[in-house]
Amino acid sequence: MTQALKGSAIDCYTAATPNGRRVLIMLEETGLPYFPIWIDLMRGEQRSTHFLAINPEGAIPAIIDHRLSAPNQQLMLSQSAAILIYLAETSGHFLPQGAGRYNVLQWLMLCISDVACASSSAFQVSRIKGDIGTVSTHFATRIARYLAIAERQLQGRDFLAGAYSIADMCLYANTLVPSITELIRQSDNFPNLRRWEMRMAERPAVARAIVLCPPSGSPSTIPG
Ligand SMILES: N[C@@H](CCC(=O)N[C@@H](CS)C(=O)NCC(=O)O)C(=O)O
Repeated sequence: MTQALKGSAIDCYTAATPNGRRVLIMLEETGLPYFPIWIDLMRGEQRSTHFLAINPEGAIPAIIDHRLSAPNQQLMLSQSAAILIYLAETSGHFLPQGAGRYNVLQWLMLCISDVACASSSAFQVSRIKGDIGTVSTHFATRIARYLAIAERQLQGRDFLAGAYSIADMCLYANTLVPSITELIRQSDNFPNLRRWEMRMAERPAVARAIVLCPPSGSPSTIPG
């Protein structure tokens, strides 16, 4: 792990969730100096005064980039896709210039607004007590539909936009959700996604980011 003292690098407020993991993958991939600050979502630390001053939405991930020198230029950013784009632009990696850029952004948006949104909704619905049959099927169908789009895109390609990019990091974090992992591995419909998953898992930076995420409920370092 690249680690620097808090205050001299990028503070990354995160947790072991898809949104938290995709940013950690990017930080590990770029080698940018960062300091992970674990937010215990179960204990509600995302709603602490300290954290709400960083992200008023009270959701991880969020970053503070201390590398910007002027005091009033300290950058605070939330929304995992925005953070991925920011880190790609400041590192110069995983988001090309020119026409290829919009191809990556198109796939990034599919992963964040379609796959991630359906996956998160499916999780929230699964926590509702009572009959959730129709709603649950609705989100499961959407997830399978989006994965089928990614599956077709990966035909003859190693990565979603050709070269490895932030779109792959975004989708991979979602495929680590157990129900999605199971769907990809157990269905005959996703051979390209299975091979892509293996390519992703073999990347040292991806492996480091995944190992780094502690189980939920781990001790937190956030003040107040
Ligand atoms: N669209 C946001 C979603 C952020 C989000 O929902 N984060 C969740 C964890 S994956 C969270 O912090 N939830 C805490 C809460 O809602 O109380 C992103 O992409 O970063």
